[in-house]
Amino acid sequence: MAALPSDFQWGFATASYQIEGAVDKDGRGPSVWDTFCKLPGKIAGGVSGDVACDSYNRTAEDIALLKSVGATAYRFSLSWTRIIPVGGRGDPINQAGIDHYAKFIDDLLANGITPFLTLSHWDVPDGLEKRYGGVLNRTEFPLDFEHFARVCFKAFPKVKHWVTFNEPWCTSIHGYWSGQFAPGRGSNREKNPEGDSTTEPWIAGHNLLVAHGRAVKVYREEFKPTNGGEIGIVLNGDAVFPWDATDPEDVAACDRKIEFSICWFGDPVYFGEYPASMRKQLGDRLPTFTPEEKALVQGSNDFYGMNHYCANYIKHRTGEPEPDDHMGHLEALFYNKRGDCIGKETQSTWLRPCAPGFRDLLVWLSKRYNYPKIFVTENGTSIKGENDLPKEQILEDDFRVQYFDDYVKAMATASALDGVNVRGYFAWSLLDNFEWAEGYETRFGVTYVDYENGQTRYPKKSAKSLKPLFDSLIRKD
Ligand code: PNW
Repeated sequence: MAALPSDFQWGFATASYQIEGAVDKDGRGPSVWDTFCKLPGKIAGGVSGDVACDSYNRTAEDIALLKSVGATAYRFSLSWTRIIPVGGRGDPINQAGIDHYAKFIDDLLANGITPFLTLSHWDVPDGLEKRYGGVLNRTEFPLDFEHFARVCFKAFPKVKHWVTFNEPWCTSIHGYWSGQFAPGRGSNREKNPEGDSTTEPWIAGHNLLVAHGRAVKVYREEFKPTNGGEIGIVLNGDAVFPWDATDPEDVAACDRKIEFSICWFGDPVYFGEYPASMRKQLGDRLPTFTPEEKALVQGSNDFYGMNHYCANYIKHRTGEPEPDDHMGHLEALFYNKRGDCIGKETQSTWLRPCAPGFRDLLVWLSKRYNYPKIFVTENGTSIKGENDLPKEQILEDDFRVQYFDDYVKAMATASALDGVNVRGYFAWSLLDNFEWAEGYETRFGVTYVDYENGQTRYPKKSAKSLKPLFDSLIRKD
């Protein structure tokens, strides 16, 4: 079934802090992740992104790898602190950082690979965290991000596909609720005395939205008329199935789960308001958009960037929600009432593959936001126990091959039969890399990186599986 449009782009995704290493090279300043990794007990194995895949020093190798597996596009992110080491609009700009990325973009294009560029994939400048609390500052943070974005739009005019932020849900919830991600605030699981998990995630999310809106306004007014490209935000969210399909409360909780994860950001971007379910549960703890903020945020997506990995069964809760509940007063489970399992275990506790959910969620989002153009900006899986296997077996990653086959076909079906306007797909990830709080123990790459032996790259079976798959699905007309 040739089900995808002939101009469909596909490739792989990465993020700066997860792959670059070279954290002190050419004038780079620290991000909140450099600082966070130094806190005891935060990262499995006590590791950091100091070396990672050493991609900063191996750009030619990474491009050759992309080319060898047939990718037509590459999604990567900028290290804000390579470009503005302290981070703010009054701080010095580092030409060496700009030159590095400009050359990388030129080299990608020379090899026929289209860059999709994320401005910020979680590595917010530590200088701004220390100066005014970073993302939590409602006036300063959006203005500093706007400035950073303008510097980048000007410096990289050949880039035609821009992402402002990657997964503001993760920044807000894991940075300010669970404390599992930088800057490690939130009073929940970690019993961290810092922060307030009943308010700060909602403030962080709000400020990220306004910062996104500011960058989009700058792009549209000052650059888009000549550059001709497009810009959007990337949102993550899992698919949902009711725990008891005959219980209307579980069915309603399914929608609420998506509203508290995806529509928290999607509704302001498309409608200018937070979802009613969130306002109802959170009241004044959820900030209100000022008229100026609303004007910045509403209508600010040229495309919808979708990160998607897995699914859950959803069971409603009874009684009153906990003050720090962030999910919409429900449970997300791996088993339903009948005892069916949503999908096989992986190395990531939160990730169980269930490809039919992908089609459902593509349709759900398309209906809610009136069939926007969608780029699937991340999709992929870890494999249970992969890191403990010898290299030869890691390279035979049939589980990942099957995952991509199932998910890409589910997406193609949504495109062919459901009218979903999906125009690109990026597998997560090109390389095994620094998997945040899980360090290097969890591998998401289609390429094995031998961290013990000079970061040598070995493509796994999955790296070569995507080209034939897309060749069979993209229309030739
Ligand atoms: C994405 N969760 O994050 C990120 O964009 C990547 O940087 C990351 O490496 C990849 O997924 C794999 O984890 C997520 O706990 C991290 O639900 C955690 C969750 C979701 C997405």
